[in-house]
Amino acid sequence: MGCVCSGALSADTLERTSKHPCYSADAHHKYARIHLPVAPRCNIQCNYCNRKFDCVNESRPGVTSEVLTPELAKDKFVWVKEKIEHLSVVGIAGPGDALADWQFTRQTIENIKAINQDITFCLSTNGLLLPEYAPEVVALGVRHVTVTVNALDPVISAKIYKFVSYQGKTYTGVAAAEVLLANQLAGIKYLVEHGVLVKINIVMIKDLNDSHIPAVVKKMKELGVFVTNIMPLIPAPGSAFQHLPQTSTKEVNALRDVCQLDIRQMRHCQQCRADAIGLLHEDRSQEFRMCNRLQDDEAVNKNGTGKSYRIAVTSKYGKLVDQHFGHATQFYIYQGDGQEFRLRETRAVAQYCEGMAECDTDNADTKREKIIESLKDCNAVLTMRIGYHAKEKLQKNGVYITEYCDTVETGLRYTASQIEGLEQASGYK
Ligand code: CLF
Ligand code: SF4
Repeated sequence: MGCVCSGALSADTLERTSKHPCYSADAHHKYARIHLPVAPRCNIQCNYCNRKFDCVNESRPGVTSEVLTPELAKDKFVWVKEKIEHLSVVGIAGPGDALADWQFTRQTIENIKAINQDITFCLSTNGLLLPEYAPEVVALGVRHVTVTVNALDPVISAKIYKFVSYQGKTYTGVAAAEVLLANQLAGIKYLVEHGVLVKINIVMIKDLNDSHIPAVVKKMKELGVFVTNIMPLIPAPGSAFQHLPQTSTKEVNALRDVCQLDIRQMRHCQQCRADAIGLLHEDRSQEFRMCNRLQDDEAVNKNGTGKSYRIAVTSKYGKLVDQHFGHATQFYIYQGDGQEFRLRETRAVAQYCEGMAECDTDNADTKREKIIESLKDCNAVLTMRIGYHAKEKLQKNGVYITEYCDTVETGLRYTASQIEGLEQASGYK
């Protein structure tokens, strides 16, 4: 195991590290982490990533069953903390990039810090925005940051990243690789100099960056990082690398053995989901979906009327009901008593209507069925327009449909009043 200078690290950081399931191999059988999926956007496109593909059985970075607001993330933390005794770490690992949605990431950390000083925060990022935000990360007290660095050679990087979007410009090819690498190196240096334990994730892609990885590890050692985590490529469906072979454990371990001579190697990574919860080898994310929690809360409402409506909304930016049901890639799920509504979650779905040619295919039908199934727990759908088949099936499930074109706020009240009217008139449930 490589030697790590811990001279600059505080006793508090070392103590927290000993209870961090990813940073300490000894801790991962006992201590749990929760990933709070508050950062949906990303500013680069890795060719191995597809965040649109969500499946509850899928376990890999970028996958989540829900995206939470910072307020809801705090609620979820409180809920999970009560149930999992040795929860030691809150990680923000997307489903996009923790720094691309920095205002949400920061707000989430602040919300939780205000109620719990013992929890350790951890961020995972591609590093592009570290030069901007590393000082704030440090000031917030975050001492564990993971940066994914797949290559130093821009010619190799150019094959791994489709584009890099930075300060209003989109870069591709070698130019993209150079912008990304410069920011990663500057950001890692800053973090290390300010007492942060930096972990480097490296995706091992056969015949692409595999023989270059020892050079990456040496450079990371020079920068003073704590540990490197060489991970196998998972060819995600729908990603540009979906047809590449999955790197085998044997191949990854052989490379880790080589790199171990330079720096300590993480060997227990589970390549977890962006909403993973629990011990690393025992994901409990489905048990703790916020929609399960909401069922417990259902009877509770602000005005004490006993009424509670859960309404799924299609909206491009969350303010107006301005999106067709079939074009939605996510639903905003609101809960309220008819007057006051609160955004409880955003629920990602695979868009089923991509134009006339696509709309009647078997593939579109399957996607539509999945969406309808995923909205079964809602009382209503509030949308600009909806197709005949989807409407009919939702109504069969007891889901009321409002087609509407105004603000989300007024649409929610209107929908609740319509349901109430129906209930009074005909006992509709
Ligand atoms: Fe999450 Fe990553 Fe923090 Fe761990 S995961 S942000 S350092 S708390 Fe851990 Fe999961 Fe492997 Fe990541 S097992 S994918 S290394
Ligand atoms: Fe996906 Fe992360 Fe790459 Fe962004 S940085 S494209 S979220 S793997």
